Amino acid sequence: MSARRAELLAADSDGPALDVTLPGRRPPLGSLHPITLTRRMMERTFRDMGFDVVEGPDVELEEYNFDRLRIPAGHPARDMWDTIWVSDDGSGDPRQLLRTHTSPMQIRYLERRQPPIRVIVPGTCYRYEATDATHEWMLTQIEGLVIDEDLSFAHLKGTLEAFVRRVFGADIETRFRCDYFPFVEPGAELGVRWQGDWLEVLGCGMVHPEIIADAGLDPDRYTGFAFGMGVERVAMLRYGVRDIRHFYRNDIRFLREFDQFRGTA
Ligand code: YSA
Repeated sequence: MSARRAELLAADSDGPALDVTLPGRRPPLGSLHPITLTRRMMERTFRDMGFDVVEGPDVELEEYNFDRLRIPAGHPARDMWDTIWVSDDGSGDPRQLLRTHTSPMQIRYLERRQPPIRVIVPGTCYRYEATDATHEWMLTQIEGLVIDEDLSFAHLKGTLEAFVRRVFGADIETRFRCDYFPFVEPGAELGVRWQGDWLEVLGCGMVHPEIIADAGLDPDRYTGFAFGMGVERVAMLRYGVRDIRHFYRNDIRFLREFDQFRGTA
């Protein structure tokens, strides 16, 4: 061993050896939550169909969540949306709540925009209700609103069927049934075949003429349709998840299953 080599080894002996030629260590990469993946996929599908995308407030006024959607205080339809109130102090100030659905954004959007309107509103909603395999107290909806001249129920059905086929494939089995929402006439729900049964994925209908008139538009000239779909329900169908509660349990083993879909959002 040369004297120089001995000298170098001695100088190096107190610290760890550093090999600057080793490749760097990759930090572990997280992946998107399945509901974010699903929401983005749905938004992209609607964008491709010509829809704009806007968002609205999670904390909403009673007026927009209910009254202006033709659900006044004391109306039995309020029972359809068990509500988490944020302020109700008897001071006479407008009452606030965690929005129970994304439909209030129909009213807010109509305040600002003129037809033709073709918009979706994704967002979180909150309901004071018990959870089970298909119900969560916190859920994500995508609201859709289309207003123009000469729109009929056929346009509503065609749009939703086109959406469902793009998301689930041409063989998906669907059914429309009558449903009641005070802000539409007529109203319907769309169900999709799921585990030998039907899973309701959205409520929809033709925008009530009074809502069109309240927006300052002539209901004899303008008609429209609207819908509100559940993103968790779509995610259950798409990924074969049997219980909605898995999505928010934060079990890392469940969430890791979605690593394979990284890059598909
Ligand atoms: C109806 C007509 C319109 O013109 C526009 C929108 C609507 C939908 C209405 N605003 C609404 O909220 N209807 S709904 O209570 O039936 O919910 C719509 C969808 O949200 C359901 O079909 C379901 O897919 C999902 N959903 C509702 N409650 C849920 C839920 N998903 C998970 N957990 C819950 N607790």
